[in-house]
Amino acid sequence: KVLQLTLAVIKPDAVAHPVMMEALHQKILDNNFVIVRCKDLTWRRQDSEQFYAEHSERFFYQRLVEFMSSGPMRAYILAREDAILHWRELMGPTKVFRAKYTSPASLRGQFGLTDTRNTTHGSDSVESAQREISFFFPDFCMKEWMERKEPLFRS
Ligand code: YYY
Ligand code: MG
Repeated sequence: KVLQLTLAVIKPDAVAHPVMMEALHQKILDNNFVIVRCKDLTWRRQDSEQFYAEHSERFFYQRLVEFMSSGPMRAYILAREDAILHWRELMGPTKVFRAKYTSPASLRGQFGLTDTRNTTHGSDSVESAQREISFFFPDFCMKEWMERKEPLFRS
């Protein structure tokens, strides 16, 4: 079991609803993630385009980019053993129908509205976690954090 960091985002659809926001935040704590960093931000359209560049040829790109820059979101750096996989599992499948059908207790199963408005984002590999953490938190040094001397406390 290795300690990992992942990037988790509560998307604009969920941030717009304080009760949903609070429930999602509580889920993070209930599932033994340590919140290393947390910040609220709103993307410009170009941030959205850049972050999702890998999907630029997909049919959903325009609506995704539009939605992700439509209002405030909350980004977290989360730590846990196998954080990347655990957060992906907690989120559930990308598509809302599949999420509600196969994983009704997942975040997207419970709160997802559509395939685009699916409440949360999570990195899908060690490489993407690294890239996404520095995209959202350019001043955060992963190496320095991993080599820190203090024990890891729940915040
Ligand atoms: O990593 P994950 O968010 O679960 O899914 P991706 O396949 O990487 O797609 C990124 C993002 O694109 C997804 O969270 C919503 C949006 N999207 C969409 O709007 N419509 C689809 N049919 C598929 C994905
Ligand atoms: Mg993805």
